[in-house]
Amino acid sequence: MPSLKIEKSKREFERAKALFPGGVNSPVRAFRGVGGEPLFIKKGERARLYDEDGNSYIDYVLSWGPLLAGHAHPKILQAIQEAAALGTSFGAPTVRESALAEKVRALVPSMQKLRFVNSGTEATQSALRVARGFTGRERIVKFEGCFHGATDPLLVRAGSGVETLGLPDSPGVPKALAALTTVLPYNDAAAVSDFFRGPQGKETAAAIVEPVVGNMGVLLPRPGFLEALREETRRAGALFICDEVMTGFRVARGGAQERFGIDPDLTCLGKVIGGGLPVGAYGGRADIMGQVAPDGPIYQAGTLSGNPLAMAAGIAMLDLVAQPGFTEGIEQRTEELCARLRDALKRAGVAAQINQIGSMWTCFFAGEDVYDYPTAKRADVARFARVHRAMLERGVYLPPSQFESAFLSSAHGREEIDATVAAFAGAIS
Ligand code: KE4
Repeated sequence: MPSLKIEKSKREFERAKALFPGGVNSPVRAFRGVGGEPLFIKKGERARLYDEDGNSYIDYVLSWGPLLAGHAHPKILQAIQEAAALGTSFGAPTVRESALAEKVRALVPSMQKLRFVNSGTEATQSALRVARGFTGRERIVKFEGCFHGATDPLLVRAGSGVETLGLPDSPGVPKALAALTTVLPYNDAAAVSDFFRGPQGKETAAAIVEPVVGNMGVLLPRPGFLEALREETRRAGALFICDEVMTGFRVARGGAQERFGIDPDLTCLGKVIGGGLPVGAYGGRADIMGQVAPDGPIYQAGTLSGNPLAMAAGIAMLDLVAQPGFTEGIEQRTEELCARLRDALKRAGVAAQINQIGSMWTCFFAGEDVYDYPTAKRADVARFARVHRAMLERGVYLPPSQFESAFLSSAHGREEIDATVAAFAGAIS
């Protein structure tokens, strides 16, 4: 970016490339989706990031979702500092784990019993194993374009034609395992009914879905889709797993399941629940979770699960979420931002769709409604990359991929919205 002074980031990226694949510890951070090189971040404060060269940006990535209260929220930092003074990990039960679990259950009542893990991936892979163990069935269903973390059974893409047999979406995923995953089109209620009423429905342990998709960019569930999924899985004796790692506490205080009134058998959480520290969780019906070791035979474990610092951060985070008006305020600000961005696009005569719900949004450079994998894939990613670069030069840090959700936090105020709208008008011109 000619107008950005990023010498230190460039030097640090050369250093990192000798240490990590692609110079990063998670692929999407490498900016491959938009070109250019990643910025090395020195600190975050409220709604802003500061890179190693002293540039500052209004942050819409927010660590890919966790930072619902913005960077370095005083209450979260204080909670972590107090917990750290008492030790960092015990590998034994602590009061904080129960305290956080009770707060999760108050917000997501379908999680009658739960288990903390250290990432969203751990949560989804554990939920799948529990579903297979509980039902005694092996097939699982996922939806095209949905991402549930880097776990083998879910790194699967739509297979050939009608049998929708899954094919590995990454080398290293055994074909035999991928073949046990069926991939259906997202937002296609008829495909859900056809599958679950067909011969494989009764062999299916569970269907897992991002109730609102964040990993194709934001896609909203069409009326009837989630309801069909709930109904057809129940009829077929399969479990319905809601992956709310991204939507949890963001699409609504109680997640997408509260907003859309769905009643999943199992839910996966991550991101926000840890307030920026590594926490994931899976849970749901007590009769299902009662099959998890040591109560039951289905094994799942983790050295740092429920560790005190992450629990302390999560407690502080969910106390903020529980405050009346907290999530509603962020959602209103997100709606205002997206309305003003749509005005700018209309004034500039640029064909684009902005999908928004709760504090998640994505601008697709597409001339049609974007509601599933094929329509998302038709978006103009080259134009997204140019706008991403132009926004960066204007001090706004959007997710470096057309197929990721942008987020707001409680720290995004009038000043940040006004500055973002002004930068966007310049960037799309
Ligand atoms: P983690 O293992 O990254 O904590 O969570 C996996 C996961 C599970 N389910 C959903 C719906 C998710 O969005 C994710 C992770 N999201 C990605 C970005 N869309 C995390 C960013 C990254 O991969 O670096």
